Amino acid sequence: MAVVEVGKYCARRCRKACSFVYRVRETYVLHRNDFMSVRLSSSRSLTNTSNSRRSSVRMYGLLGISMGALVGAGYAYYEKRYEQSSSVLNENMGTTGPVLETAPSFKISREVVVPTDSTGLKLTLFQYATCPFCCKVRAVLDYYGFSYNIVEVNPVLRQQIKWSEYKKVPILLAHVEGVYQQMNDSSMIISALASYLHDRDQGLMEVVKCYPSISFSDDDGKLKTDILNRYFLMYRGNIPQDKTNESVLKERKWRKWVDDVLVHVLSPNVYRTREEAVQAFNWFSQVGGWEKHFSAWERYLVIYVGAYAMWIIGKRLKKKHNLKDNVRVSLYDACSHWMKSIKTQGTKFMGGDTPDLSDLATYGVLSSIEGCSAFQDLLQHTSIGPWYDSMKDTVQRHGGRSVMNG
Ligand SMILES: N[C@@H](CCC(=O)N[C@@H](CS)C(=O)NCC(=O)O)C(=O)O
Repeated sequence: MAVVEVGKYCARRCRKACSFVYRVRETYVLHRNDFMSVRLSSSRSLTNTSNSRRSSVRMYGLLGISMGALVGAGYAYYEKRYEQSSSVLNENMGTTGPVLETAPSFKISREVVVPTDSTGLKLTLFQYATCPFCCKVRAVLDYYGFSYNIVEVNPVLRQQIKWSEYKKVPILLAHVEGVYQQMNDSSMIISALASYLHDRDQGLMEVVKCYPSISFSDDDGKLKTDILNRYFLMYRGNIPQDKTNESVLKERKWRKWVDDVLVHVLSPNVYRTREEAVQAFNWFSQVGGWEKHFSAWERYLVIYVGAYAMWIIGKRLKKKHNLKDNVRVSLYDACSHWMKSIKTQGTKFMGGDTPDLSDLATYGVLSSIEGCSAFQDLLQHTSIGPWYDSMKDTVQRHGGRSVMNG
């Protein structure tokens, strides 16, 4: 969801704000200096002492500016160098999430217990209830019938993930082999869980190693991290009987489309106007049980500050992702594109008679806006309703649990 961008913008803004404050300080030194010169030169009793004081003020002023310029240039050089050299650092190569020896402290908000779960994985999902990436992971967990605990994270203060270096949600923590395996990024989490279900002998921790994260600098020299193989399932040479190479490719292509296209039309639609943004945040509060988990001031802070911030950010995202002037049209277009492909296939789901991971991903991210007026408009203006209802039904009934126990 759009909140990712908040973090990025924020970091950039802060850097800009810092250099701005710094420049203001420089200006202040200059003004003070000028002001003193004016005052001194206008004074009739200009003495040697005041002359030398004036020149020493000037000297300190100049020294201050030069020191400032030096520190500023040094800092800029350090930043640039760090960013450029980061492409070869790759400190995190080999793992996507650290393995923790002890459990971080957190308060469980909700427990999902599925008696047929035979994996023995003790999963904890750190989430914002209505974050599309989190909804996507929950759709997969529920469809396959995993038991898991949920920790609701405060989206503004984020105290619940203080223990993690990775600062986004979802984060999935699995208590396996006496340690806690952390998994970051929704698509990686889904690929790892699905690969594990395909062949449990390989063990979850071994599967996670197939998704290393890499650091690199992009064309603008900005530090970026990416997770390798994020959309790949580790079949170890044995594609399941009900799949073909084509269906595997198609599933991967649509999962990527969900992250690259579908997700980006949501925020500008949900936060289209200030009223819609507040309404959306009130719904988030209801679904996330914020009244129960957060204090009143925290809740109001998130609802009103969050709604206002997202309304502003929604406009930027509209531009960034080249959405239509009427953002609803972009939402309808994306969903119609998805439905057209299923209709051309002549099947109930993209995966055929049963959903595949791309159905779960699409359903998951759309379920994140179910309580918003954008979703009601979507149902009225496209033919996605029946597919969405079938998905909701099969996910809630743990329709894929035979895969876990088969
Ligand atoms: N690629 C990540 C994106 C996750 C993401 O951007 N999550 C947002 C919430 S929707 C987030 O945590 N942003 C940081 C923040 O809230 O500060 C994934 O698929 O899990």
